[in-house]
Amino acid sequence: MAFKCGRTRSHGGVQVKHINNFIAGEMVPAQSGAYLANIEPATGTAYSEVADSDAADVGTAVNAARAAFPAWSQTTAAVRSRRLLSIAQGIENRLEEFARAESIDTGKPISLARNLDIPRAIQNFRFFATAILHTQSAAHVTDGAALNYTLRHPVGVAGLITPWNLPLYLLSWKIAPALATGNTAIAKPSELTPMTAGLLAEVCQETELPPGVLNIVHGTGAKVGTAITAHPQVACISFTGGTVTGKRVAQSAAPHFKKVSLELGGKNPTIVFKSADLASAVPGAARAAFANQGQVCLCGSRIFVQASIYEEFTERLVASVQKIRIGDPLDESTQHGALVSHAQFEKTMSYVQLAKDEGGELLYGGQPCPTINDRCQNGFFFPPTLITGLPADCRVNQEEIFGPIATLTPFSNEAEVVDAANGTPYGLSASVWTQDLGQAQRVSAGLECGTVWVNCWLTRDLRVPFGGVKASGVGREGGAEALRFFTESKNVCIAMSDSS
Ligand code: TXE
Repeated sequence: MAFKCGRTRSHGGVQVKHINNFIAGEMVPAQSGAYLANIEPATGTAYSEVADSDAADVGTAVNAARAAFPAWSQTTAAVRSRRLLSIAQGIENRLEEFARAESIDTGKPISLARNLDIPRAIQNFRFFATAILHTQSAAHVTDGAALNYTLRHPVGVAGLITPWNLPLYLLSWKIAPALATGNTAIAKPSELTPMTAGLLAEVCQETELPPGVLNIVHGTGAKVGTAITAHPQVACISFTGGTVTGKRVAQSAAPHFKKVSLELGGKNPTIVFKSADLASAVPGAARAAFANQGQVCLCGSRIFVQASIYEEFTERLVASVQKIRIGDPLDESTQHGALVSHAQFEKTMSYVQLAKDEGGELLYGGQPCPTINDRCQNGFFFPPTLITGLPADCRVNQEEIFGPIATLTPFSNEAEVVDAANGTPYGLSASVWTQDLGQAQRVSAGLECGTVWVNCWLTRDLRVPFGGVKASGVGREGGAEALRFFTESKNVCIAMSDSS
């Protein structure tokens, strides 16, 4: 029997009225019957409603996850692998529907949803579905006295909390390894972008994922998020979101000694040396700054350019950014869509004003976009914005804006730029553009962050560790790091028999 997450009317090709919870294999409303309006960023109007759940719904979901855990944790890796591969195929079979839903829900261009978000979600499921077929475990022989071997067990019920910028991409990045390693899960998508989680629940039903293995509870952080992080039977928390919220998650989980993974904010430097190939560094810096309207934790929002090429680089960057096509997210030619919410639009506007107050000079953008079209006249559109003339230690260069604002700052030498790049509370990622390999290695070694891209940005291999330091988070996701996070190790030591 094919359940639907509440489809009743068409909107931009997506037919949804209520996005309900997915608990014990069923689509169910919040027990309170309450719903939150789900706003389309491109139009500023509500186009669906999402379950406004609370601790009671989380409790029901935890019970479902606990009930499903014994059987699921004892299935073979091959069975779990097949289940996850079925989910990946189910999403791929509906790729266009998922891409359209993601674009409508987030305001991102449909081409970006189709070419990045949804394919990466499919890849996440396929990557971990196959990774668990090739795991290795350690054994140590203690000089003839004993044999030690290490077992890894799933932790139990995993709490997975995700943000609004890459909804299905980040939700699948947590669900896939959690389930692959034999855990059951409660996932909480952002209340701002619940749509593709609702479609994922449908795919889980259609592919007959055993009830309770994955539960999706929608709602606010204050009611649902806190109930998950504080629930005594939720064994671990994997969180991606803002640094402020990350602190609250850690505080809530600490009394229960839960394992916690925190992927938080960033204020990432893009560093362009005089030897850089500007033909790639200019578009690379523009993409790093403004991909997804600047709403990616990895965005390069501080662009440092060696003084001798500063003028040429700045001119070429402005010319490149001017060509970025701002438009209706559902228009195939759009490269820059709407910000996710009115709050994010206001936050971005406020930082432009702050930049002016701090002495900055606007090079491009900085004003709300002219009306895109009739449909989008009330949408949250803000152009890519470039600002120069700011000191490295001002608020605009220290605080995560998470919108389409990037600053340009000249520098003289490696020591100066590495010091400036490291000079914020964050440490998530960086990109370095240079043709000098020694310089690339020296600067990469000196940067305080979890990922350095050299002559590229956002090139991702799912096997590598992913995460940040300082205020950008705790722990790592990806590859073996994720498999380790969602399991506990146990050493078994067997005395060698002394009978000959
Ligand atoms: O994230 P939040 P938001 C940054 C960015 C953005 C800021 C806030 O600067 O402006 O974070 O964005 C749930 N206990 N990033 O508001 O608040 C919430 O419902 C448990 C960077 O979207 O961190 C949502 O599902 N959960 C980030 C999720 O946490 C709580 C991407 C993220 O919400 C909670 C997005 C609580 N007390 C924003 N409060 C990145 N690193 O990619 C909220 N939540």
